[in-house]
Amino acid sequence: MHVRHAIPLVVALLAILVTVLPSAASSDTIANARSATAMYNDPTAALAGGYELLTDAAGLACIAQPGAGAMGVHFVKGALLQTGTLDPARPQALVYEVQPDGQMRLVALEYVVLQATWDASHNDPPMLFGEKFMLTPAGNRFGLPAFYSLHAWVWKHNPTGTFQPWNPQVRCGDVERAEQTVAAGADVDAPIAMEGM
Ligand SMILES: [Cu+2]
Repeated sequence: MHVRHAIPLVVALLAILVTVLPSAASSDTIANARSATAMYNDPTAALAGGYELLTDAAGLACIAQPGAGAMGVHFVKGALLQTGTLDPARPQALVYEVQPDGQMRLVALEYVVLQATWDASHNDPPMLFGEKFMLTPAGNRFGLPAFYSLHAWVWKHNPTGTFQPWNPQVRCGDVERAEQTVAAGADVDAPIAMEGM
């Protein structure tokens, strides 16, 4: 009796697997990038995994562009930048937004490769998720040689587009404000208007 019921169940499961497997075979998907980086929602896991806080030439950690929005705070893994390879599951940078209570929340992934490294062995600029990387020339705020980068806002919605560098709903002002508020022991009123994804 149990066996007779089990056979249709197995057939049904096989049908599901056959449907799911072809799409799962491609690793170049946002879903895979998201599941591969879920552990980094805890920033201490990022530090333990070799990611380090990045500041720009002015010593700023939270990267913003007045009028366009912000990226947030970047943690970069130098070893992954050195490899010059791109893997959706292993982004060169993790981008966090500092919350009003001072906690850091993972919001985006950033894939980075130096232009000289990439161009030495490729004829075309890099692509991931079907998206072209943007080129940042030398003389940039990070003091890096020319580099290609692609942001993927897989952990927080970006209303201007999943792969746009700036998110108008990320703010940097919260860093100081959070510190002051926490120091004063006052209640925090959350200024975040929208929580995506
Ligand atoms: Cu960025």
